[in-house]
Amino acid sequence: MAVTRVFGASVKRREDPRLVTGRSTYTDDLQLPGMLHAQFVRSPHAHARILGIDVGAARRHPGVVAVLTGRDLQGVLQPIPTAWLIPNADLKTPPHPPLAVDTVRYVGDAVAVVVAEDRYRASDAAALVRVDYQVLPAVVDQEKAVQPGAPQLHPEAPQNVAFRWSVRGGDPDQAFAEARREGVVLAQRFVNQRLIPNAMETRSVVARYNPGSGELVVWYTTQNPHIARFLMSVVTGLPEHKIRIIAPEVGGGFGSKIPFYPEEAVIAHCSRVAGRPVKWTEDRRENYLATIHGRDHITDLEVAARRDGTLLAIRGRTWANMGAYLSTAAPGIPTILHGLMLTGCYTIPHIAYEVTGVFTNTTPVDAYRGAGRPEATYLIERAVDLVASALSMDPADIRRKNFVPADRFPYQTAEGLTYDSGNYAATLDRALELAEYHKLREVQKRGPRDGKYLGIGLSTYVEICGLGPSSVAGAVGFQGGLWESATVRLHPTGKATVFTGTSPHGQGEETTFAQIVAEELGLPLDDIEVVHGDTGAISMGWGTYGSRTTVVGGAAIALAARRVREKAAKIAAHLLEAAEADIVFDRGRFHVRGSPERAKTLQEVTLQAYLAWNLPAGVEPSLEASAFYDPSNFTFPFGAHVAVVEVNADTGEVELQRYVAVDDCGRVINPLIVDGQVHGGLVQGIAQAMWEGAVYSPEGQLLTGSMAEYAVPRARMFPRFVTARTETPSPHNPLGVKGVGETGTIASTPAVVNAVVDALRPFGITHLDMPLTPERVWTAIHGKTRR
Ligand code: MCN
Repeated sequence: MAVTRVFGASVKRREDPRLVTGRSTYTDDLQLPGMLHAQFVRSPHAHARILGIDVGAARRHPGVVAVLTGRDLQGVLQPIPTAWLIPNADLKTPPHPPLAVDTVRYVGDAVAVVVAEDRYRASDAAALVRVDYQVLPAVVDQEKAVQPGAPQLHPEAPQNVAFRWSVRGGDPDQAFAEARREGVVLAQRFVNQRLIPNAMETRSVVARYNPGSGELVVWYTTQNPHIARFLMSVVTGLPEHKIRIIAPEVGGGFGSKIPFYPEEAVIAHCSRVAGRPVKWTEDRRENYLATIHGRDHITDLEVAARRDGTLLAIRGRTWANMGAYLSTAAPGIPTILHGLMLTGCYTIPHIAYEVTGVFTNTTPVDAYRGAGRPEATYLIERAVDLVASALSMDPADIRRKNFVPADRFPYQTAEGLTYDSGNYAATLDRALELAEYHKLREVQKRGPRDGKYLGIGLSTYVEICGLGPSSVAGAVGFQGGLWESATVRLHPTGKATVFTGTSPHGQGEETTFAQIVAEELGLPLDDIEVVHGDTGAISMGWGTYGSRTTVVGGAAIALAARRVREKAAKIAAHLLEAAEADIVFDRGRFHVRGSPERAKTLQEVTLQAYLAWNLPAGVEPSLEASAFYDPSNFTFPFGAHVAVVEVNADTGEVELQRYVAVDDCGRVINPLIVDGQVHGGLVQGIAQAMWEGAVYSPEGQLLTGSMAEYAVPRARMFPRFVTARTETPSPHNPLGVKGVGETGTIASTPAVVNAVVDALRPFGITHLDMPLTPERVWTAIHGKTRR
């Protein structure tokens, strides 16, 4: 039976049966004939000079095929490039050699690679590589790293400064002067701690170089195979058309599989050297050291407001810890994706803000779910609560007062962005209603029960997503386009294959993209296959990140499907001997207007398109179409979240009792998947507020180096989430959709912190840094009580 009107239906994810029954193929599942295995030798020191490397014993170890060091790769592989070259920021991109040559700059920096017949022998031989290190002083804290006398990481970056970026809008100095005279000015330091992405699957690479054809095929855990192919070509020198990148099943990424890492180029080179396929798969400890981290900001923020709660200006400075090297997209995260979102969903006309990117002896930092926007939302949402508290206003009222009104869209922000559409008050009203906000405030007024303090936290956010458009990408220094490609191919039997340049790795687009095509062409869902993640099959694409896949990739698919329909309509008109203008398309059938019985199904038309016995003049055989869609603007999803907590003053324990999320991602293709995305995002955002945090020793050792020490949350630590939506379509894309993949992470962190601070108000506490562990909360209460 033809399923139509599937756009908007809660179709179950078609990906899931194979995933939950273990029948999908991840990179590490691949077994190629003659395949070798690689193991990296990594620095145990955060900062050291390499005086010498003795690989003799490793080379002699049974089963070892090759041992390579940084010196062996010099002139063979190019440095690993940074691909987001933000302008006007005095950006320094010191060379990042694929294997360290003279100096190691973080614990986990790779110095050699061993290739052997199996993983165990590779690992045993790696332990035999002797590296003579001269240990150097290290610095892990970004504020200390810019102090005179701090250890220097790169000669190209004096004082370890990677860049200085700023944004200014309106007249912030005048606004602060006014607020000082007649309003309030509040200042607060915020630490947004470093996080470690925990994808289910660690990174993995299988490279097969064919010396006969000169072709390199690389299967690997990437979110953007075409960008990877381009960068692989740049680093290895192999021509792009001889490289094929395949992303098999990728077990999550959360941003950590966007970058092009040294290991990928090194493993490709190893396959070339050995003339055999080579596999490398990170173990979890290695993953914690060698795969990018996220966040890690220290910010001093000031906010200016009138006494009636009108927000006037924000001013501040962030020190963003970039780690030891600038990873692929890293410079754009604390700047473009963070600094341009700081006024949030409010009509704040004045801003002055600086970001200093700092090199330290730590794992490089790059995009982690939300990438810059969670940090920005955290700052503005905490700042709004600080003002509300200082003026004794209800946090809901101050937000309502300052929202960009629904009739002012498109709205130009002080930072220069144009928000597409929104109705912020509607999401807040709905969230307050679902949370029974007013009732909760009444309960709160009655005071603590058994030493437990109730706290209610709000977070109203707007985020930038749907990355394109390409011209803006270019203007902000992103070394790529941000359009998307799609091909919709109908086969002679009327089945369809859809090719997308995006590369979903858990988000469910195999289902939602099929829904788009089913809706556009009236085909049964089961007749549509979605192909992604293979540069050999797909002409070009920019990948999956920044909640862009549906907005940009989905739009491209809709346009391609519409082109297919237009061509099919021409053929149908010819077959039905009617004028094209008289052809009506209705749920998979073309019929002549006024004569529903004079009809051809899309399947019948498709067969004729391939047989080509009787095509109209000038119409080519076959039925497929491509589209390359470049959006005209970003989209800006938004929403209102409410967290309800109870804080035990005796133990410092925080119990998250309720969580309400009302999001607006425009038109929704699949409510079930959108709910799933929001749930996943909430878990990550709440975990940052309450538990997670990467900790380094001052010497640069990662103390949270495994899941035993790093607080990855468990399902039982969360209440049942209440989710709801409003729908404000984006005027910028043919589907009216906005992204949703990151909203939960962006909104939830400040909601929880605001709730805990709200609970602690009776103790005079106005701010606490994350994570809000019992120890931290207890110490804050205890310290305040004793004073
Ligand atoms: N969707 C919808 N209607 C909308 C918007 C989205 O039905 N109006 C659906 C989409 O079609 C898709 C899902 O919701 O099935 C998420 O879509 P989208 O918002 O386009 O986000 P992306 O696919 O671009 O995913 C990227 C985003 C990011 S940036 C991170 S990080 C993240 C995330 O998605 N990483 C994830 N969600 C993840 N989910 C899983 N399982 N694994 C990851 O690594």
